[in-house]
Amino acid sequence: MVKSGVCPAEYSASASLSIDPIYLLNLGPDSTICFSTGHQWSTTLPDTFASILWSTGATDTAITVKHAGILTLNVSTKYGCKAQDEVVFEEYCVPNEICFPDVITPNNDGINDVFMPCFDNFIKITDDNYKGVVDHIEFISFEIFNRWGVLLFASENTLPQWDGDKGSSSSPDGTYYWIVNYRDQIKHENHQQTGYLTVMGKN
Ligand SMILES: [Ca+2]
Repeated sequence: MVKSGVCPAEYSASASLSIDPIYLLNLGPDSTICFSTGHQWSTTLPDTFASILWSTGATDTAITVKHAGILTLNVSTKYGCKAQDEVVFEEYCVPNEICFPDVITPNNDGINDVFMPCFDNFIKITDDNYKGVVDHIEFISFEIFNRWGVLLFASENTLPQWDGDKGSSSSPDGTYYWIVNYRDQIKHENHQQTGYLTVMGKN
């Protein structure tokens, strides 16, 4: 945030006797906002300024920001006092937690045969659109282990999925443990989800 205020010297005496709104000018701290999901930032200035000019070209007291970028504000009062403030908006969306099933029944009846991310908004998630599972994902890995901690199958940067047969050997009914790691592409933060999976009706 950058802030500056300038008043002509001849008005400094009167300005010291009352709080001029110019000194209250503060757009607040720089922010990270998930604009892509419809979030906005807005503010309304007091109506005591003689002139208002936002970097968008707008001159209204109220403004709404819908995109990342730098917003600059220049104001002046009727006494000629001028001030400027600036706030930086960065696009950032916290990744959603991915939904995974607890149980699969890999008997080829088309129902819950494969461990994979749950259906999202009634759209089946595929290799082509797995990145839609998590906002702004740049990396994803998947590992599944048996009860003795033996790695049965692993994948990277493809849709996490496992049907009990994929990997080193066919896996019987029982309980398995999975780990999914993923990283968001804006803050490059790593996220991990883990869980137990029950395989039923396979044999
Ligand atoms: Ca099934």
